[in-house]
Amino acid sequence: MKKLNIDIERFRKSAIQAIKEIKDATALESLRIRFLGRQGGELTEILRSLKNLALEEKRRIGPVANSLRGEIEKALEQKLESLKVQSSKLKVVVDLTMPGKRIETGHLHPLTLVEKEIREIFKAMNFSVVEGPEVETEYYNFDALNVPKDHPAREMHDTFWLKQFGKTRGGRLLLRTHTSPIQIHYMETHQPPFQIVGPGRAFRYEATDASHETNFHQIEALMVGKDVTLANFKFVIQEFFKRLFKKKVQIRLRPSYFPFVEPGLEVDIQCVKCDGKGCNICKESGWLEVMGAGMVHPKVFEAVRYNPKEWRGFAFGLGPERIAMIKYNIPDIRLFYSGDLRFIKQF
Ligand code: YSA
Repeated sequence: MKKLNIDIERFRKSAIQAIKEIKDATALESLRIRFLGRQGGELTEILRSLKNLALEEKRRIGPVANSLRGEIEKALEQKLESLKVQSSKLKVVVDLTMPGKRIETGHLHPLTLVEKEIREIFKAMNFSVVEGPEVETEYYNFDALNVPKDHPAREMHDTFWLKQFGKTRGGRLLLRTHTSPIQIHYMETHQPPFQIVGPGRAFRYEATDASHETNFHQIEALMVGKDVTLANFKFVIQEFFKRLFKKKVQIRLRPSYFPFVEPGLEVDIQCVKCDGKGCNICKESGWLEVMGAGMVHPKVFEAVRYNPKEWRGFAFGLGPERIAMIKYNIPDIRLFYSGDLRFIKQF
């Protein structure tokens, strides 16, 4: 006959301690199963093994083990009661009428918001939205846009040239200095009539100030058809500004020069803050310069194999940073890229 090879007193102490340390009813139930479970409960197994003990041993251990069962059951019951009391007290301190804690969530950047709004306006006016690559060849950024190799107009754009590994068909690689190459990509692969807008990033190696960044955005627009005229252009941008600023906006066209258009224009809008009276936004002039534009140059049509005698088009490029600055009264373009949450959180 065997002896029990377990220290009942030590078992008792550790079981009572384990019950004391329990913090919730689920864990308490697991502990009950661990000690008293019908199948494999630790104390149940001890009690089952009593029958194999020598008579003397059975007489000594039997009553101790049985009373331990009662003791553990009682400790479990008391613990359950005290957990119930604790949780009912807890309910008293939870005030469901207290205002909740606001969870901080991110939101769209002001530039993204403005760009989205501009896209939506043009989409509603039946323009398609297209994109183009940010890394361009010299051909798409300059040559196809009628900027001759040695023309000083190339210097209007201070270019980030990229280190070249091997030759490309379109000459040297660069970060596009404007979104106008989107026009060429689109016309090479589509036939008129159409109207598109092409939003995207542009890059210029130039000193930054309150209205210039090295990395900024532009939105290109191009409409080509059999009898597109400057009158169509004027209507489209007047309608665009009316929808954007939610009021009729006066526009002014000034002659300008871009090699890819003839005639070339600079577009000003009457200051939407002071209605032309003069303020800090328009630098007291009453007008704000917002885009470059013009009628597509015949040489550009030739580059994409359109017949310039058959097709006519207008194009323009505007800076969404400038539009956002006007719309939200932002004094410095560098704020958009500063990562300053005090600025970003205002939108
Ligand atoms: C002109 C005629 C067309 O038929 C089509 C497009 C154009 C626009 C031309 N591609 C262009 O880039 N003209 S631009 O140099 O005068 O820039 C257009 C707009 O981009 C500016 O009015 C300004 O809002 C923005 N821009 C230019 N350089 C910038 C800048 N914004 C921030 N930082 C800079 N460094």
